Amino acid sequence: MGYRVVVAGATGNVGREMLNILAERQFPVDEIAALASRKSLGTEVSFGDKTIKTQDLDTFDFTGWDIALFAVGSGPTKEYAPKAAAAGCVVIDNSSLYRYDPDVPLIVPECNPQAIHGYSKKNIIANPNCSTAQMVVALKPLHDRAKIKRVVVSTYQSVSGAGKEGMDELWDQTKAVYNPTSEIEHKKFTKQIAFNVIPHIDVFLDDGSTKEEWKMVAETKKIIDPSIKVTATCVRVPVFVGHSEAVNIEFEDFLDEDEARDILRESPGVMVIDKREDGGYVTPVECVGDFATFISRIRQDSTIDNGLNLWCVSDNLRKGAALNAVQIAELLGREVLKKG
Ligand code: 11C
Repeated sequence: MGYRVVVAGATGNVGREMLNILAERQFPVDEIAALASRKSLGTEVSFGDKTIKTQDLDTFDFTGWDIALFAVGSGPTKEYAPKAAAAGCVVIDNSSLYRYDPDVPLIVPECNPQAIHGYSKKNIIANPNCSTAQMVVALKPLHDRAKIKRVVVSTYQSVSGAGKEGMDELWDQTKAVYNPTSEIEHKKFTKQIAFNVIPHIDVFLDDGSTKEEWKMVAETKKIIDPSIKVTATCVRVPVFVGHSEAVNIEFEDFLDEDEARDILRESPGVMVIDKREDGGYVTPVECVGDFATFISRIRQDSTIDNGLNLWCVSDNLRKGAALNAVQIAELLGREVLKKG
């Protein structure tokens, strides 16, 4: 016997990946429902070799469904996730709405699987921001060995993090650059993204940081250890899929670069590609469609006592969103629901 699974937001970038990954990983699905807002109603989406018609999120009855993967953004999540949860369906939510709620576990299965048991307070589990998910997969095993004091991270985030409109804007602007009769229009991003980089993701906060940067701080603390200090600069780059991060880590104890490389090679969800030669590292175009978080350029930072630098790349629609949500569903099935 398997599960009755709902994917809400099934026509978006992340919702479609959720369906793909449920099928690819052969999640034990007895029945699947793909939900969408009224404007995309009836759109067909793929689930393995099947095509399914989307149903209306607004009128869907969650009674009798086991797990709902939500990828609809904070507004609709606020309206529909409590309804699903109250009907007895466990919600795994990709929005930021519940991530910082003490009664909702925020889970990256490689890092804090034990947190799964906190799901029952609200019947809701939160999925982290994409830039946090890939970073904590790399940090956790190193923290277990040498205790991280402080992380300084700069991100290079792809436009798919801003949804399909972000991808369309990069495509349209790139074409317009080569066509002197076209104007470069921007709606989704605040400045031209084609052939440019923008040091601004999400809204500005009072201290001059952005919400995306704040999320990396707050989520790392909740997932790994509240004592870890994080400072982040989040930057949008003209890449379609795949977020990259340059991470500087200061530890309590000394950690040799070779030992760090060995630890990461053995760590779940991580693939180390780290040759000190031309091309001996991973770039975002190479990580698309993959499950792993790729780590390269591991090296000592000799400007501080116990420092390391590394480069971290992952498919933001997968480990950063849909894959992590499906991994949470797998964990929930294994540890709690025990049906599959
Ligand atoms: C981006 N990280 O790249 C964002 C997208 O809190 O889940 C995901 C936002 C979130 O724009």
